[in-house]
This record gives sequence, structure tokens and C-alpha cells, in this order.
Amino acid sequence: MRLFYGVIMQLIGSVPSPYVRRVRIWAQENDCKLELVSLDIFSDQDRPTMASKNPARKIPILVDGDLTLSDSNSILRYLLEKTGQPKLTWPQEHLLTTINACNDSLVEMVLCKRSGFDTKSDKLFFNLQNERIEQILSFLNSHLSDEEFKSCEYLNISLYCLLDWICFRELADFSQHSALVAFHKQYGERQAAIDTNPRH
Ligand SMILES: N[C@@H](CCC(=O)N[C@@H](CS)C(=O)NCC(=O)O)C(=O)O
Repeated sequence: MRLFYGVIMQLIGSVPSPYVRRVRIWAQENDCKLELVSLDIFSDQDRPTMASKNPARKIPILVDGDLTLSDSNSILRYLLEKTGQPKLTWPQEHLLTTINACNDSLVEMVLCKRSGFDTKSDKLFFNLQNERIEQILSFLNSHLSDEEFKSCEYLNISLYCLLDWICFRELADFSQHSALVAFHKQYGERQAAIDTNPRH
């Protein structure tokens, strides 16, 4: 059955972004054609393109004909509906929000580092992010075998993108969490993970 026809949807984003990568992997795994418009979102040249599509000035952005959507969570909900697939259950939403919180904290820390702050210094903002990141990684490590997690493709994809981005950017150490290490290695063998690898 041909699910997508007409104009090909565009995904505005960048190759390293873990949020963009989630959508790309999901699309590849679900035979959903997306054209990636790859931007350097902090460059003077590309920033206006992003800003013209999303006042929040964040990626990913999906353009499907007249419809523009931002935020990976909304984009995924839209694509699930479009392909006639069930929504995430509430426990799965909770797990996704938890993965997002860890990812968001890491994005904030990267931006702080790029702004010249010492993110290891004993400051409330950094302490809160570091605590959240550590606690969530530990929580996820012990919930990988939960049925809610295992049965949800998008949760698997989102966690993989988070963990692989952590490794790629050397942002945190999860080597003591053996379930996360094994999951990262195993998911990384999937073709969609290989095809979206930001290292090449
Ligand atoms: N909640 C958003 C987060 C997206 C996000 O943080 N994207 C980053 C790139 S990985 C971004 O655009 N950052 C630009 C900024 O914070 O100014 C989502 O799920 O799409």
C-alpha cells in the first residue's frame, strides 16, 4: 500500500541533532519518504531558513504541503496518525518525556559550554542538569526490559539517538549502566542507525 504520495515531506534539521535523527530513523523504518533539508542552525546563512519556518528557532521542522510542524513529539504524533498507527500509551508518553528531559538538559549544557561557561562548576543550574541527566540514565537503565519500553519502536529510537549523541559528543559517561551499553550497541547495528550516523 502506498501511504505517502504527492509532494514529498521535507524535514528541516541537521545531521547531528538527536531530535532530527529520531524522526529520520522512524521514517526510514516505516518506509516514509522524507527529504532532509540539512542546516547549520547557528550560521548566519542558514538561520533565516529555520526562523522563517519556526518562530521558536529549533529543529526538527516538518513541512508537509501547507502544514508546518515543529517539535519531534508533534511530528511523530502526526506521522503515526498519517500512517494509521496507534498513539503511544500514557506510560509510554511518560517514558518519552523522561528521555526528552535528559536530552533537553544535555542540549542546554552543550549551549552553556559553547557560551564559555564551566558546566562542572558548583552552580544551581548546572547541578540541576547534571543531577537530572544522571538520574534519568540510571532510571532508564533499569526500565529497558519494561513491556512499555520494549513494545514501543519510537521509545527505542529516541533512547538510541540520545545515547549515541552522548557518545558522539562525549557528553556523559553511561558505561556503568550495562543495560544501556548493550542496548546502544545492539540498536546501532540497525541499517537506519548506520545510515543516519552523524560521524560520516
Ligand atoms: N522539544 C524539541 C527540542 C528540539 C531541540 O532542542 N533541538 C535543538 C537541536 S538538537 C535546537 O534546535 N536547538 C536550538 C536552540 O536551542 O537554540 C523537540 O523535541 O523537537
